[in-house]
Amino acid sequence: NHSSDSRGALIVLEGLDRCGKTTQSSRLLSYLEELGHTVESWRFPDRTTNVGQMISSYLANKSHLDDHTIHLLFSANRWEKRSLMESKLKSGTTLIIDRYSYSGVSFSSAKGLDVEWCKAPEIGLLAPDLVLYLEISPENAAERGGYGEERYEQLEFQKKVAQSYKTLRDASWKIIDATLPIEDVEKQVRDTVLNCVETCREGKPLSE
Ligand code: DGP
Ligand code: NA
Ligand code: NA
Repeated sequence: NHSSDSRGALIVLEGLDRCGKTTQSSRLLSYLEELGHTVESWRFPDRTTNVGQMISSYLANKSHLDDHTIHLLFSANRWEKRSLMESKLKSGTTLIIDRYSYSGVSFSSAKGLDVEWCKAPEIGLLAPDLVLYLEISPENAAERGGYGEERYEQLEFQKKVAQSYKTLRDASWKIIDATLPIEDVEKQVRDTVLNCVETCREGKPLSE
């Protein structure tokens, strides 16, 4: 019986800082809402929790933490939302998530941490049904209005992050050309997402 296993889709947007994820998340949210889907837009890090506030302070360079420690805090921040995520998906809500485990692994391994060690705390989190990777060169991203004050927003570091992301691609990924005009990026995103939402509604199992 398909209908009893019907659920929302877990859609993740990934990419370098300034790739346009936030704009595309909000546009995708409106689009799916207009089509009558139940949908929410989330982001990680979720800076509203206690763990999230520690992360936010670290990113603002107001605190200093060992690389392993901050890695585990980012992961903990995803874990503290896991059960809510599962219940939302099972009740039919589609989630659009701005950054997830792939950010966790690519940003920390770009610092030189062992990639398998970086992946370990992500094991058991819910697997995305679709990862939209908004691809842009680090140089191009850096030109977009300049980086802010946050810790990772530096060209040399973003080049390493881009390399790490490349090694993480899997079958759930769809590479989107994020250098195109906003409307063209939006169209690529829409075309990819509809099929994914439908498959989940028809009962594709949730996995970890
Ligand atoms: P954002 O709020 O999307 O701008 O993300 C804040 C910064 O933190 C951004 O440079 C990406 C980075 N980031 C996001 N998730 C993780 C993670 O799990 N681990 C690490 N090390 N960095 C992350
Ligand atoms: Na950022
Ligand atoms: Na961002």
